[in-house]
Amino acid sequence: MDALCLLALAGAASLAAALPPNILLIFADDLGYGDLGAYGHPSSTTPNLDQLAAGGLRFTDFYVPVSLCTPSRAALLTGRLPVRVGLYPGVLEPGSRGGLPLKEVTLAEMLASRGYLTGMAGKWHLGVGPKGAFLPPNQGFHRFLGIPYSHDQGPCQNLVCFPPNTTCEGTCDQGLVPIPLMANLSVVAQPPWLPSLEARYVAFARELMKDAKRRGRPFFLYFASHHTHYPQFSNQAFGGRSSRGPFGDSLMELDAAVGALMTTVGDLGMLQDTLVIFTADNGPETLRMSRGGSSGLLRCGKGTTFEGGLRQPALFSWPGHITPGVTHELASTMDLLPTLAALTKTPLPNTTLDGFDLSPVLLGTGKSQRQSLFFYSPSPDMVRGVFAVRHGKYKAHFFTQGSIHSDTTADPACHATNILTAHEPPLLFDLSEDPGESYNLLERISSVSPKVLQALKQLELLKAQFDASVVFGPSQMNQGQDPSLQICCQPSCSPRPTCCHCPEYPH
Ligand code: CSN
Ligand code: MG
Repeated sequence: MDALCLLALAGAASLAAALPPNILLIFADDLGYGDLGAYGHPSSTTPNLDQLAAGGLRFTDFYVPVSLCTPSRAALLTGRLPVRVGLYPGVLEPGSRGGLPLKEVTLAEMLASRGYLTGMAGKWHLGVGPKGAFLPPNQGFHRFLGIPYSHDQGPCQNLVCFPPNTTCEGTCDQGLVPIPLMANLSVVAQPPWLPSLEARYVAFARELMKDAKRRGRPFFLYFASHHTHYPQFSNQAFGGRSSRGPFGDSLMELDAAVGALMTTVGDLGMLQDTLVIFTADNGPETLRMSRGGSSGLLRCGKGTTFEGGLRQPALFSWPGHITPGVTHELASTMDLLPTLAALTKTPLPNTTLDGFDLSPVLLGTGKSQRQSLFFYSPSPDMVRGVFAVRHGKYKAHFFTQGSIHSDTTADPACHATNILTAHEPPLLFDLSEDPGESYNLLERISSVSPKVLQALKQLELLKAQFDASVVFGPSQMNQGQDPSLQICCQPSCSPRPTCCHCPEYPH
């Protein structure tokens, strides 16, 4: 080898060392705190996620700010409270006029500005808008393959969930167009063949990672699986294979996708250069009973401000940089944006952020600055403000409300029949001694210890200060719906919505 060649090699090596890490962000849908083997589920089959947990940092106290899809995803991608962003109340619909405002800076935009190749596979749910104005290609993602919202937001009696010839359970949302699969801004199929969907996302992801490597660019891949949201579906390779029924099969397919992504990272020789993050948007939809997931020892699930709705599994793996273990630090999906800004040395967006840099926790160099977490209901208002506040080990509920998404649990407090209730004084729980929120410390207010009274005062003060400081952005959902905004594979066809039907398989 001559000197010039050696010099070139040294140059390439130092260039590679200067690259910020690849970021693989894997996001599950409606997956509970108790659903993974690594979080104690007795009959889930999640070997790849369990391996990620064993080789990485596993969080026990990691939260989403709202236990519903659209607001949770907005928070993940912006580092901001959904109320600031305007994504309330509820979720976006296929014909919604609103979406994630384009002035918001997403993780993808932030990392693209740092030279990353950015891509997203899977469920978006942050708006479609006129001409796809709110879709991922207009929000910082160089490449997109996915469905713009939930796969139950369309008729699903025409969807195949598990072959051979098995339609999905239930009818999902009638009177809407079938769910479209999009590649960037084009419709690939409407509806797509669900048994091959996850494999398609994996193939897209592989291609993106390979391309990034070929171009010498770091990648940011947001892999937002539809698993394990209702209705459960999977490929033949998984259908009936888990010991946990259709939910277990979907989870197994998600787990296998994680394994395939990790294999690709390994094959590309990038394990030490890739930060892998796994978490989910909100707790289980127990309305679906055994097909809806489990919050384990936590109370209630999706749609509520109890722990089961808000606390999520969260894994961070980066071999050689993150020491494997378990952490009890308080953390939130809103912390990802500031954390990734710090790890990649990218300037923060010039806006009010609700996240904190977790990099000292990840790298073992210190603590997070996060002391508190503030939780809004899926239908928030500025008068009531936050429903619940966590500070240290204490959590106070100033308002509670059940949710249809949390129906069928043994605890009636979770159900839709449990109407909005103000608590004065709040319900107060010690989440270290009582993570299941079973024993209200203020049940007998006359015999409360000074320490608990002090915690109560502090939580009340935190709520008052927080509510006074937060400015709600204008609601995107209140812009209403326009049926003509629903994506259609044959734009001039009639009658809508049924003519918007270009499946990739015969009926
Ligand atoms: S979500 O689930 O998108 O994962 O939050 O698929 O709250 O009216 C929630 N909702 C359809 C859904 C509707 C969903 C709602
Ligand atoms: Mg969800």
